[in-house]
Amino acid sequence: MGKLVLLTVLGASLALIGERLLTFREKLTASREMKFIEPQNCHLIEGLENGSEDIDILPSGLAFISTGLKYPGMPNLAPDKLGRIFLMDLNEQNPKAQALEISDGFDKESLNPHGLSTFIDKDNTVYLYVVNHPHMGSTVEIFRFEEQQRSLIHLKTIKHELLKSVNDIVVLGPEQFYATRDHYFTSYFLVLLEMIMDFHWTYVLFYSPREVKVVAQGFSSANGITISLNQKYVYVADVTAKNIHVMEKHDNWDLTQVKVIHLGTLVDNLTIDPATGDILAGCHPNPMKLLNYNPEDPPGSEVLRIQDVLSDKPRVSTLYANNGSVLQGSTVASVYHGKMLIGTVFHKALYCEL
Ligand SMILES: [Ca+2]
Ligand SMILES: [Ca+2]
Repeated sequence: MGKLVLLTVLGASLALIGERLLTFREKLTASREMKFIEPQNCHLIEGLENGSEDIDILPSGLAFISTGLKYPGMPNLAPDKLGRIFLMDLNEQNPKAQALEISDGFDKESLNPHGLSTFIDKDNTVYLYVVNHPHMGSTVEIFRFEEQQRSLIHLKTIKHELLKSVNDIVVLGPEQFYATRDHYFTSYFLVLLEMIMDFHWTYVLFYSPREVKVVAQGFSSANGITISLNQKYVYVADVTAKNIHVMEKHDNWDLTQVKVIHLGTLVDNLTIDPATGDILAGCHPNPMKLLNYNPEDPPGSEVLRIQDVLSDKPRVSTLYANNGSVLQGSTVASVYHGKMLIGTVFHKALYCEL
């Protein structure tokens, strides 16, 4: 009898794994026909050869760009290149990317930058918070931006047992931020299992020097995060679930879900159009091509704009779409006064005039 129960449990488990594996495969291989949509004046930005993972633009038009991310499971076309932070001034006629100097005392060899978020203090000092993966761990690095010197002064490294597999952050006050965790496990095999079984064990964390807590959970893989212009709603991209969660922010920093906007494409980093409050989402339409990079058949790129986010029917439109012939693996799009920068996993960012 014991053996029969064991066999039944084993059979049921195998059936479950088989079913999850099929769903996982379907999710990965789901590839849509890409229509080409491109604003008229676009060109690739020289200097950003090693990816342009995340972009955050200050109200003054200065854009910070993280490059050189190495992340387990993602192909890396330049494993020997160091991570850098670049700056672009979008007020210039023909903006160029310039690598920012980083102050001594910070181990520049260990910079492996992922998500970015800027914060402007009451005295107008600009701080740049960077998700870093030194030796494949997760930290948040705080820098002060020196505009005249075009440099970053390293102030602090934040580590915490809940700050694991961090993907992106949004900073709301001095050393106060929300961070997304994109995987529950940290070892490659268990991450694969987590993705196949679709555990939904990832979360959004609130961090402050006084309190660190999980404020929203149940995401398949929480990725990009940003906040509405009025600072009342937080938007979280669940990349493998292909959607954006609209969350209400409460006085105690907890988040509660207002709605989920389904997009049918893998959603990476999110930004807000400062003129309209619309969400801009950098998306991956071809997940399989992204994970198995082949220059002969590269992954495409897609940028979506979501208008009327809080209404009953948010409107989703395509700002940019390409099959990989120009831009491969778009991760983020950010706009400033009719100009747009689109970052990618693999190479140079694209600059467009809208
Ligand atoms: Ca970000
Ligand atoms: Ca991301």
